[in-house]
Amino acid sequence: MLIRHTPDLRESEVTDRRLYLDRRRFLALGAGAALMGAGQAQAGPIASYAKGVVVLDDKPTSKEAITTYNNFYEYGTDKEDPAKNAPGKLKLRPWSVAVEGECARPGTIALEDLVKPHRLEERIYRMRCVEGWSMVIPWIGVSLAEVLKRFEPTSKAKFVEFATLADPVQMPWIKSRVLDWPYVEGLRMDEAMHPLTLLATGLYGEELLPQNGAPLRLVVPWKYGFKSIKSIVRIRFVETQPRISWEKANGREYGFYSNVNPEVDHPRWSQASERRIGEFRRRDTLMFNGYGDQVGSLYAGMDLRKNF
Ligand SMILES: Nc1nc2c(c(=O)[nH]1)N[C@H]1C(S)=C(S)[C@@H](COP(=O)(O)O)O[C@H]1N2
Ligand SMILES: [Mo]
Repeated sequence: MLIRHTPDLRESEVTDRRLYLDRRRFLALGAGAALMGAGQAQAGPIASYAKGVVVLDDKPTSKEAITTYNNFYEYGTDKEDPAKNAPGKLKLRPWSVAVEGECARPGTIALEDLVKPHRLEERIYRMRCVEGWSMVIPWIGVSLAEVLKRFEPTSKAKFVEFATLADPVQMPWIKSRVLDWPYVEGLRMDEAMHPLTLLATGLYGEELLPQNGAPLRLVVPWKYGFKSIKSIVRIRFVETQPRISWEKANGREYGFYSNVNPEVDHPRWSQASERRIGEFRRRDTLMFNGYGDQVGSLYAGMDLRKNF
């Protein structure tokens, strides 16, 4: 079994952790602040979450790298752009998410109400970008399946479509039409309902920073990074396969499924190996990013060269 949960933190540990985090926050706000780089803007600590360990023998990538080497085209196309441009620009509260389409209980729901009924847990996942680099990220979030069930999807709900905020005031960079905004992504219903699929609100024990897709982003660890859509404002249950932003931009290079697959190369980049950020030697890329035991059956009988 891949996910191994340690028991919930006991109250004393939670308290200890809260004191520890308060102290860190205090330090960060004081003398520490000057030492922090641009990407290290303050994020609130998450005081209580279940330690869920995803058993992979990888060690997490540094927080520095995770928060300064990003893809978030709404804030520029260079890796350093989101950490420079998103903090202070993206307004994180209040935040709400519209849930629409084929479900019995559609509506617009405040972020807090969307997340609160669920158990926050840590998931340490590999992330691999189709560009050929990868990281290991200790996310904190809730199971997407648990959240979606509350809206009671109907039998017509075959796919779930997600959209990022597209506000030219908070995201002036979207005036350059590199993609068709809003950024849209989608999953087949069984992929959305898979226990590995996470709605993330934090990483490394703290709330997400804007550059990582605050306050709410998807994490689908067996797919290329671009499926993990950031700063979500809309979730829609639909009957037909959504047209995702990358497919619209270049359907020959980016497919709907985008499962990590070392055997199917991207026209411009080999997918056979990857550079783990912080490492020198390239690693072999694993089928489904190493999560094949868990997710392989979702694609039984599908031609993954056609459905790339
Ligand atoms: N809205 C939005 N979501 C996005 C992107 C983006 O440009 N806009 N980039 C994607 C890509 S290509 C990757 S690799 C991951 C990067 O996530 P990270 O910066 O938190 O590592 O976010 C994905 N989600
Ligand atoms: Mo990516």
